[in-house]
Amino acid sequence: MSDQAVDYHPMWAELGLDLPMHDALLEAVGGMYGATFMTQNNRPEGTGYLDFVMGEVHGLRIKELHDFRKAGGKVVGTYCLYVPEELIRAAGAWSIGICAGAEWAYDQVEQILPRNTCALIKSMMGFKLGKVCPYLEEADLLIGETTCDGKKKAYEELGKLQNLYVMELPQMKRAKDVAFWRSELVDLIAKLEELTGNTITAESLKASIREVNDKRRALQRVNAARAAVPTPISGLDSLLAVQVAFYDDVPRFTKMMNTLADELEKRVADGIGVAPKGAKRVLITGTPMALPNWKLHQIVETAGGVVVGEEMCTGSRYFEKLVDEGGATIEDMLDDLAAKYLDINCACFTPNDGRLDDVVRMARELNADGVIDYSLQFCGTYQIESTAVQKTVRDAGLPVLSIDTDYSAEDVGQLSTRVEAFLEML
Ligand code: BJ8
Repeated sequence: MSDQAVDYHPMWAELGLDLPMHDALLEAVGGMYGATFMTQNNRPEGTGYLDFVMGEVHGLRIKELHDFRKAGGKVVGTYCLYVPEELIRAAGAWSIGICAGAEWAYDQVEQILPRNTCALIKSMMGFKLGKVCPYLEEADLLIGETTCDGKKKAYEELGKLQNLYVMELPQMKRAKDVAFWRSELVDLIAKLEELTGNTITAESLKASIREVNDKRRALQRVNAARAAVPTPISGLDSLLAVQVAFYDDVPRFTKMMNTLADELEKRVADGIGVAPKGAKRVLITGTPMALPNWKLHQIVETAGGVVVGEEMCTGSRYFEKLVDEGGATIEDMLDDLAAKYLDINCACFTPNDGRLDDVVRMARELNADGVIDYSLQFCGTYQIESTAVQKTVRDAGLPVLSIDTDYSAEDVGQLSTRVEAFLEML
């Protein structure tokens, strides 16, 4: 999507991408990125790194993966927060969160999946069927998980096209569920060791726990700065940082986010903000916003509001909780990983009260004036949970707006009107 000096077409051809379609995708995403991000005022300098990695999203980063694999490395693609990056890295492989945030090849997707499937799942299949995602094609193994029914069944179809392994995720969080999830982690270790030919040792696992925690700590710093009034960074840039965290090189990304956090903390000390004075502050909760889904943030921030937090998998659920670093043996560390990962609050779980608590706590910590509850259409779990989210937020004395949407631009006008009215009311 940048005007790259290097021609990556030979690499993309080697990966079997549909080159004309892929060019069209990069052009579309590049145009969207320019219109969404480069038109913002007073961005922190540290966001230049995000511009750079986005400019090279299918270029330099793919080249890194390509070279890594040519040297014998393995790349593992994941679709959900419950799959521990620590285990993948401890086996010497690289973990890439596969994004699924744009409408693509829906005509082909709808020959396999019902039309009324959520946009995230359709996009996941569309990128594969349309042959436009180099991350997918670089993945030696994809890891799916039994979260919602749609994903679970779509993995059966995706598995016919690519090497895919599914982890069974419990739907409750009792002690026996944690024990079961731990046993799934043990099975995953065997799978990863078979893939890579490497053995996960206590040393490699301890190092990867530390490394991934460092990435989370850097994102915690960036996001803590958003509590300041005025907030020093836009919601769009903060969301982008988490989206990039899923696929960027871990130590490099951590370093750059700490640099960004230094700048944000200085901005806070100097009272420098990005949004106009008095801009209404919004917390968004709901389904994840995979790259390049920036739709709702753009609507809110174009309407003069500012997003100060995301209670979602591309937000706080990704970085808020750390894995305990005290474990000395693999057995201890597996306990710690199982406990941490099963503590993520996804609507696929029942009950999921932790999410309700998080929404209210975050709204208070981040000085939000209101909450937007965001669901992708046809996502039953989040749509049903929306009732409880709205009631909890109202009971806490905060206004809430509920939005159901997809990845298309068709409802942008209508959503903008609703968001503007909501911001005015705050
Ligand atoms: S931990 S939120 S990443 S499952 S939007 S595909 S739930 S129908 S994405 Fe998710 Fe893991 Fe949970 Fe997070 Fe299904 Fe809903 Fe679609 Fe969803």
